[in-house]
Amino acid sequence: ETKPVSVSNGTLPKDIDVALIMQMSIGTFSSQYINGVTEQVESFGGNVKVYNADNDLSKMASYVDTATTQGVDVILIDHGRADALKEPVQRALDKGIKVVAFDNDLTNDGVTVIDQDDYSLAWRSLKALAEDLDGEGNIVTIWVGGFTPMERRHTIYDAFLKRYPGITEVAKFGSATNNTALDTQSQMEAILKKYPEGEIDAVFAMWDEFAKGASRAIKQAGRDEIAVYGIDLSDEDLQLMQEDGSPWKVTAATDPAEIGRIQVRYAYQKLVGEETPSIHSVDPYLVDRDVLPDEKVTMDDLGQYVPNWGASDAAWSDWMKGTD
Ligand code: SR1
Repeated sequence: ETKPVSVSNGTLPKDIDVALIMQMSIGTFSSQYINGVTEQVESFGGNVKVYNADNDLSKMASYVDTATTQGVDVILIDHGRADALKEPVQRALDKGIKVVAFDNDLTNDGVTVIDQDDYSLAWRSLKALAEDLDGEGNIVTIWVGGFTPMERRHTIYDAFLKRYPGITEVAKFGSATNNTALDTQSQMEAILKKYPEGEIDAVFAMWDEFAKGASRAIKQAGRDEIAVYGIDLSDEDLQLMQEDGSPWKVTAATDPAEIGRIQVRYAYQKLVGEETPSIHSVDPYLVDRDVLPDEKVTMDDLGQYVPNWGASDAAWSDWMKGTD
């Protein structure tokens, strides 16, 4: 049963209806992110309805209008691009709906946009790769354009190639499909046939779905000279990194569930009239397989092995902690 919450700056007037509008919902990052959103909204007594636009930006824009017409209290946006969303988002804001976005380039006044500091994510993983190769080697890069986080990661990738002229990209591919990990695995198998032993030293995979596919292909081909450097982390990814002989050595990541929880907390701060920033970059961490124990770990245990990993103190108000 939901109770209205009285807080110092206002009152949550009723059960809060939250629309979570996602450009796509692919893989374990998305599912753990949805869990974080749902868990945090339910802890405040609200309801979440998830809309998955299946990678169709005009469908995503019309979901924003649908949620606005239905009069939800909060719209949370995951991915998408400003060119498709800024007008429907403005219509929502004009109706008084609170909007918090993740992983896009929206700049409408009143919207808080969260990201994972993609420059830092990419640099941490790439720096580990460069140091492990001692600045020299051939790499395969897996990337897809058109998504704000991917474009930002690629900005750093371009800088990386300039910084380490001894590292050469021999192949680059990637696409976001309903079976991204499986499709990546097939494409990586073809690359491994084209570049026999000794011609590839490492793979840089800018999404965990890419890292999963590449790691499975490399392991099945017995190409244990190739290491994978990734971005993102989930329970499934941790299991894969911890498998015997896993090529997936390093990943740079935030906790996707915590991203979802932060996004919700900002929305609730807006609902009660608290001040919120326009942007918030969540700090990522580097996770090297070598710091993990022999026994299996989950995202919840990771703080024991990766200093500072875990729940963030971002966007907490005293009333949320029950200390108001
Ligand atoms: C296609 S975009 C995929 C990325 O979105 C989130 O930012 C995750 O980090 C994932 O890598």
